[in-house]
Amino acid sequence: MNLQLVRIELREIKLPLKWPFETSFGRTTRRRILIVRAFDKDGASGYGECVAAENPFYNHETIDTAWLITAKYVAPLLAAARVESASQVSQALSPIRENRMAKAGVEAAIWDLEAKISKVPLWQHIKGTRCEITCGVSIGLQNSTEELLDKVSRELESGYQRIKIKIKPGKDVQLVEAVRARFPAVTLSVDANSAYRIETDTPLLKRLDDYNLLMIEQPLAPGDLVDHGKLQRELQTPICLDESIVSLTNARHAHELGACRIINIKLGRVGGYSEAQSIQAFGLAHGLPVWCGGMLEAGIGRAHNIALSTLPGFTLPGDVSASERYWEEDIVEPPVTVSREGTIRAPTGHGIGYEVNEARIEALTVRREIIHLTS
Ligand code: OSB
Ligand code: MG
Repeated sequence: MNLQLVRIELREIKLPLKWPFETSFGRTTRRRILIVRAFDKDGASGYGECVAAENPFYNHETIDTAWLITAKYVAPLLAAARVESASQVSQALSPIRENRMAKAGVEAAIWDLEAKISKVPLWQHIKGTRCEITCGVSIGLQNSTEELLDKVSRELESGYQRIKIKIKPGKDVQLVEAVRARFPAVTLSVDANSAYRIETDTPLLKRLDDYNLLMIEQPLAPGDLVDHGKLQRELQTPICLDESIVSLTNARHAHELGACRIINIKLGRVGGYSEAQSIQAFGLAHGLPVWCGGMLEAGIGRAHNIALSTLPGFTLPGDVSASERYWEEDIVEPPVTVSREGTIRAPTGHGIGYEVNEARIEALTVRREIIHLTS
């Protein structure tokens, strides 16, 4: 490839969620989303979506820190490195520690751009091997068990292949018990978003072994691989790590410590396609299934998640679901839809393969900055 990046455009859009999404770390009612657009010298462009949230409660990044890091450090480093292909971006940005969501948003835009210039679907450009991905849903904490059962029932009717419910202390075994009683055969998992402590909660987490769960996602603190290893030895149910895995190195550490048997990969959390590729290849080589997580993305982020999910290591249904579950109207056309069988067909269009609705983005924009990469 011979890219010549000339500018990066940042926009913040505000998008209300159809329904609040609640996890152990808080409730989200709207998203403030950083959209990144990368332009090359001939006017071609690609889109990325930075998944950093409004508040630093899932990880340390926020949309405001990501904006600052992107404008002040990512863009100048890209300019100085004279990046010529998407595969060089991650290396060019390596002087910046952490801030992975900021880097991933820009890297994603450049991958989309490169696939568009090459006139191929992004999923093929990154060497995806399946043209259809399998889908699960993540269901937030609800006001009542009845509401949760209603939601599960509706998602199953839509065809989703796996149900994940959020849990937190005081809203865990009883919820799982209720879902299992109503849906004995459904493929079911739980996600704690780091809400438990090994010192006090091991007996409770062991009770979850009675419900034939596919996995328990991120029960303990993000940095705590050692205790996840201890906990995994106490549990029959596989532990899946989300927050804990930000790089290939700690995926390897987690595996060596027996801290998990499954890995959730999110493009933003791991800093982009390069790192995500390395982790999925590691999973494939070591018998660790991986799946693509979600961060309440709008259509651009969702399209990138679809591309990522076509890689060979992604053998479990991900949290990549239809636009209509979150948005009254998405920012891409057509919106992401899921088949009656709970699958999404990888698009055939070039790049991310979904048309970005520029007029809608313009109407939703509350902040904009253009950074020139050439003098
Ligand atoms: O832990 O997977 C998570 C949403 C925001 C932050 C963290 C998580 C989630 C989800 C939603 O579970 C998944 C989705 O986008 O559908
Ligand atoms: Mg999670």
